[in-house]
Amino acid sequence: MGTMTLFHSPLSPFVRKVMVVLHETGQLDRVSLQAVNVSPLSGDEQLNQGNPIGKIPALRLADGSVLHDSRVICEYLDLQHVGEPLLPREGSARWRRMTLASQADAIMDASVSSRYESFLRPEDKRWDDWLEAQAGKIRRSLANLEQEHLAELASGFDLAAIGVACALGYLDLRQPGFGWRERQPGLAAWYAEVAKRPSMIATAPVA
Ligand SMILES: N[C@@H](CCC(=O)N[C@@H](CS)C(=O)NCC(=O)O)C(=O)O
Repeated sequence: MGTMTLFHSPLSPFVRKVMVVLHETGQLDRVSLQAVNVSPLSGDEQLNQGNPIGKIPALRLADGSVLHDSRVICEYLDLQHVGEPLLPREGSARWRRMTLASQADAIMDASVSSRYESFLRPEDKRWDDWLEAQAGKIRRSLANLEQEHLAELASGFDLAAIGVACALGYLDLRQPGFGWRERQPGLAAWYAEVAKRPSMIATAPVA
């Protein structure tokens, strides 16, 4: 039984990022999971008390305080272990990696909002142009990863790489026909390798 509690859902890519960090840094036994089922239309009272925005992940610490969102939680956890840091602590590399991590989060944001648009919104109110705009963000981001960040991604499975891997995993889960592997073969090869890591296998979402 861990001293911290993670508000958790197995399909959330943001939650997965935190879970992968816990695996990679050997901190799994410090955290108990509290299952919640949230969407923009249905919240969880206990979660709302800790995170008024009502989103997961949120991490309740031993003193009762709650950390959110996933970036803050991942950075917190990265300061709690003795292994190699998952983000450079200083210098220009820190800002580059954080920006890459933020790009991964943005891919997840676009994928999660597309999911809400196509699944939650009543059919007669759906807006194809808006969905296409989200897909455009994802396509541009993946093309940029392929063209400019492959070497960086391959340099270590840190917070940025973990974010990209979780974003791709979520895209495969929700939009299996997106076709990114044909357009980004280098990224596909990188992902095929990192998907074999025990942390990624243990947290793989099953719809
Ligand atoms: N920026 C947040 C995004 C988290 C997020 O969007 N979580 C989704 C689940 S994948 C959620 O809780 N949705 C409920 C809602 O939008 O109210 C983070 O990095 O943690």
